Amino acid sequence: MQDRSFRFTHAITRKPAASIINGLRAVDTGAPDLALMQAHHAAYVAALRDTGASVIELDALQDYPDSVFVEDTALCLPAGAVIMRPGAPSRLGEAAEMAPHLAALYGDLRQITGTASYIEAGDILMTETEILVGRSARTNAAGIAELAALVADWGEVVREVITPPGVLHFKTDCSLLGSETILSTARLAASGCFAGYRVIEVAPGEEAAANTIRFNDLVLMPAGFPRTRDRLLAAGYSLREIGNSECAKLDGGMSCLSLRFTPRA
Ligand code: CIR
Repeated sequence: MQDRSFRFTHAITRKPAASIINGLRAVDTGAPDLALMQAHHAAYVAALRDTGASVIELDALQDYPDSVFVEDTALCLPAGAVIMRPGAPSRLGEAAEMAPHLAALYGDLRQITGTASYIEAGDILMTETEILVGRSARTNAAGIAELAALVADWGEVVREVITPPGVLHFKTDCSLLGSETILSTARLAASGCFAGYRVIEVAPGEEAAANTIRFNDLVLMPAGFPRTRDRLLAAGYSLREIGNSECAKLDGGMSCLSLRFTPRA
């Protein structure tokens, strides 16, 4: 399927819960401001809708502070979807909360079930030809092997790569911009995992700009990274800058806030 990695008819988002102030973070830089996060989130949903997609906005889940970061709960592919098994214990239940919503849209819904398997979809980058999965503190080899076995009969090829040490997720440091083009930090590109792709590096000092999303004809990027923005504009992309100051306090960014897919009955 051509452009399967960035052309989608649907997205799922979840409203931020007031409990977001208890969300996980590597370094405490202060509590996120809920009202400001809600405003940023509304701009994000509007940008997705502006591309013509249907966006399903789920209600906030107070019991799961990090549940606004829906990306980590599932991997949506052309043939079906797979429910993840998050490596953060406080987030395990979020995946089960997502399952009925995807079951309503996909005829084939599968699940990572191994009790030793951990995998969060923030570590997964789908391209036109393969699925890269970064081993990280949240995603282990057993989780990657189980995913590879689950999606093999859909014709999907999984390649295990490494999320840089100290980085939350593989996609914290990279995003897909087009069928052959990846935006990456220099540190991740240096690992060699993008051999064969065209790589645009974020500007030095703007590593937090690496987590963007290409969604139909728009690239959504976090506001506040002018040199990387200029690189993307020079490369010809249509950009929408979205405030991300509050999600950034919880190590979240553009990709984390949605599941992007084209359902298959
Ligand atoms: C967490 O640590 O799990 C959340 N505070 C942030 C999750 C970000 N998700 C993502 O990068 N896909």
